Amino acid sequence: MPRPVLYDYFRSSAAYRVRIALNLKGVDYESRQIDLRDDQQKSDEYRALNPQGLVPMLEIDGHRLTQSLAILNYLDLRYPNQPLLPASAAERAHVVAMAMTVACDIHPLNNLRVLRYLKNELGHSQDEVDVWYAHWITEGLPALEAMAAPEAGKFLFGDAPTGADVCLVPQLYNARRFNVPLDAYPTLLRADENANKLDAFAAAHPDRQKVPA
Ligand SMILES: N[C@@H](CCC(=O)N[C@@H](CS)C(=O)NCC(=O)O)C(=O)O
Repeated sequence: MPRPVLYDYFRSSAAYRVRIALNLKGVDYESRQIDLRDDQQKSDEYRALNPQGLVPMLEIDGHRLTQSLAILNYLDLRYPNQPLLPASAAERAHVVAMAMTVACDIHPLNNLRVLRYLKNELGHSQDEVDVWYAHWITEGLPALEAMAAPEAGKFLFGDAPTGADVCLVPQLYNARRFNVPLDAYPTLLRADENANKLDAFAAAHPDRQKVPA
């Protein structure tokens, strides 16, 4: 089988999730940068592969997979080592709920096309866009903190990383870029710190990726 190809962008939170998961699973892959600053994700060539015009997309085992959570699910079934979800139904639902709090409820409101639309089409200033960004973070993260705290250990659930941490770490990286205070979330910060000590997370960090010229 050819080496998997990740259509990636170094600062994309959703692509960062997939990089972490590939690393946790020990899958060697090629990263192909789609430069979001230049709108390469909207090119006819890329949309022919991924009609949504978003990263990430993963070519693997003859499949073309999109949507980071779907890709995480594929990788977890395909490579059962280092499981991203606990075995029991209730624990699994809890971890998926935490992952979805980030991936479905926080991140979509703050991604590039939404922020650009607020600024370019609706005419909001950069300060207003920053307020929008911080609002959805400060609405989402307290809920995640409260959800995680009772069953967290070193990570959001117990003492091993799960899909919830895979979603958390890129979101906190993103929040820091926008200077959103994070001190009120000790459980999230602990999981983030422990995750970033692991090679799989550290190697997926945006600072360790190729930056498109
Ligand atoms: N729900 C999608 C979200 C993908 C997404 O929003 N990707 C962003 C980067 S993090 C993107 O490609 N943005 C391009 C744009 O906004 O034009 C997933 O989880 O894969």
